[in-house]
Amino acid sequence: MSHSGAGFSGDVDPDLPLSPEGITFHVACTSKHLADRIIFVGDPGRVKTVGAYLDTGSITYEASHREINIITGSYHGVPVTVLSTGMGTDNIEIMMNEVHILKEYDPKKRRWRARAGDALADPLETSFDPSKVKLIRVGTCGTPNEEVQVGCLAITQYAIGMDNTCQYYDAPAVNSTADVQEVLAKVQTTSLGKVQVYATKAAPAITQGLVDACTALNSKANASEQQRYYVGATCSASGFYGCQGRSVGRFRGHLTAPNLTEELGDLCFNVSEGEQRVVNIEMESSALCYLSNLLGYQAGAVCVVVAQRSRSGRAFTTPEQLAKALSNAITVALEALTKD
Ligand code: R1P
Ligand code: URA
Repeated sequence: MSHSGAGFSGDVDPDLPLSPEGITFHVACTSKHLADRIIFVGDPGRVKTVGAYLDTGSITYEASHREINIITGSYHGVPVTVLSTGMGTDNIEIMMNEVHILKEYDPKKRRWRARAGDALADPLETSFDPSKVKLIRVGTCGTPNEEVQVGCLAITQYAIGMDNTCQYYDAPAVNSTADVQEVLAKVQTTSLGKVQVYATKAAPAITQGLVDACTALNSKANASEQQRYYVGATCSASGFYGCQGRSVGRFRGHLTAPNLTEELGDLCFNVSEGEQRVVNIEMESSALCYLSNLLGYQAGAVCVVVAQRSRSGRAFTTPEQLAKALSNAITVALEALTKD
C-alpha cells in the first residue's frame, strides 16, 4: 500500500493530518497496523532485512510512502512493526509524532485516549499505558572512540543531540537529572559549546535488555564468533560530513568543530552507571530518546560501527563484518524488544 497525499484533502485538520480511514500523513498505516513494539531503521532497504527475522508467514501488513517502509508481523509470537525513518533527527520527529497519533488518538471519536490519572471521558474506556510503547533503533554509525573497532555494536545509554530538532520541545523531566546534566556540561566544554546541544537518556530497561540480549547471544557463540559491544553515549549529528567533523574539499577551513571526533573521543562522563565514554556518532538517537522520554515511551538504540575515526586512526568495515554485526544487532534488538 502507498499513498501520495491523495485522500488528505477536504476537512483534514492541517495540524493533525489523518485520512478519513485514520492513516497518518507520512507513516502509511492506521492504528491497527502498528504494533506496540517497534524497530526503527534508517535505511528503507533494511526493513526487508529485519522482516526476514520475523516469524515465518507472520507479516500481516506492508506499506511504503516516501522513505518510510513499514511491515508488521511477529517475533516469537509477539507483534512487532519495523519502520524505516530515513536519515536524520528531523525525520525522527515526524515518525515520533505519527507513532504518538497512531497509538493515542482515536480518529473515530476525534479525541486523545486517556492515560492513567487523566479524567476518563468514557468510564468504560481503559486508560492508555505509554510505557508499553517500545522503540529500538537498529542503525549504523561511526565512532570517535579509540577502543571501539569497526564491526562492534554500540548500545546507547546517554544520547547527545548535536542536532537542533529537540530544541523545539521543552525538556522532559529525565533531562534534569544530575547524570544528564553531567553529560551536557562536559560536551559543552568542547567546540560544541559554539552550537546549541542537548542531552538525554535511553530508557534504562531498553539499554539493559540490549546488553542482556548480547550476553545471551555470546553465551551461545564460540570464541571466534563473539560479538563485541560497548555501552555509552551516542552523539547524533544533523549531517554526515561537517556536522560529524569531516572536512571535504573546499569546506576545509570552514568547520565550526574541525576536531570534533578527537574532542568527543576524549570525553569522559562520571554518571551513576560509572565512567562513560562517547561510543558512537550517528544521526537519529538523540531525538528518538528525547521525544520518547517526553511521551513516556521506552526507547533505545543499537548500532553497528561501520567507521572508526579516532586519534588512533581510520578504518571502515568490510561487507562481511557489516553483515555479521548487523545480523547480531537485529537479533539482540528483537530479543530486547519482545522480552516481557
Ligand atoms: C548515514 O549514512 C546514515 O547511517 C546511519 C546514520 O544515523 C544516518 O542515518 O544510520 P542508518 O544506517 O540507520 O541510516
Ligand atoms: N553513520 C554516520 O552517521 N556516521 C558514520 O560515520 C557512519 C555511519
